[in-house]
Amino acid sequence: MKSKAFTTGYTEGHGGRLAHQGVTEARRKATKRKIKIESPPELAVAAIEGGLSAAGKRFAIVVSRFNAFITERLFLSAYDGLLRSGAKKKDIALVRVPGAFEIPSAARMLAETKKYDAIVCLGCLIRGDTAHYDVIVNEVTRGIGQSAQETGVPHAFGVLTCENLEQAIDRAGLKMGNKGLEAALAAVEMVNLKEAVSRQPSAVRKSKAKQTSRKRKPRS
Ligand code: INI
Repeated sequence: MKSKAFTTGYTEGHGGRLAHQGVTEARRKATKRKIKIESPPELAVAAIEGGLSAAGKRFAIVVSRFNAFITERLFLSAYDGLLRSGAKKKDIALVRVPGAFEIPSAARMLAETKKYDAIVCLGCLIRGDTAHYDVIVNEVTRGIGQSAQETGVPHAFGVLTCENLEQAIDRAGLKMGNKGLEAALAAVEMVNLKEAVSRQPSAVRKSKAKQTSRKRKPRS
């Protein structure tokens, strides 16, 4: 493994104090510590990964109307992301629901039809003065995850969970990018990952087949 040695600018232990005490330049140099920084290991194992092409894939985007000022921006960015990744307009279904609480059940309805390769879930929860937020937030997160796991259809989580409106705006196209786009790209990647995994030859099955063929008795 390659490694580079960098010299830190710090004098060992007590740089500032030594300088104050009138320590000579030569002595300061002598006490400079060399730190070895290891380069990251070279990739030794080929990873199974999903690509970012949405060509030929079908998507459903579930968008909640609550906080529509934010969720519409999430939707536009997600839609744009799918199109730019190669999905066709006819292959993207838009499904609207009242609030974030309704997203998991709509997502599950859609996933169970098996008409879509992935479901993109978009919503915006903003903590208010009541406990409503706290009650809903866990349910939405759990519900979307559960739908993904139980149906086997990838679901992307693009539901903002924010303390205030400013945080939500930052995540819907301002300082923090757009979580709608992020969710759309995650959905595309997971669809492709699912395909890549299913294309992998099964090492387990192969070795089992070998074992059984070895056990078979020769014909008499
Ligand atoms: N729905 C949201 O999408 N975001 C919120 O911030 C929110 N808050 O805070 O109340 C919200 N509530 C509505 C909820 O999702 C359901 O639509 C409603 O309870 C009807 O089932």
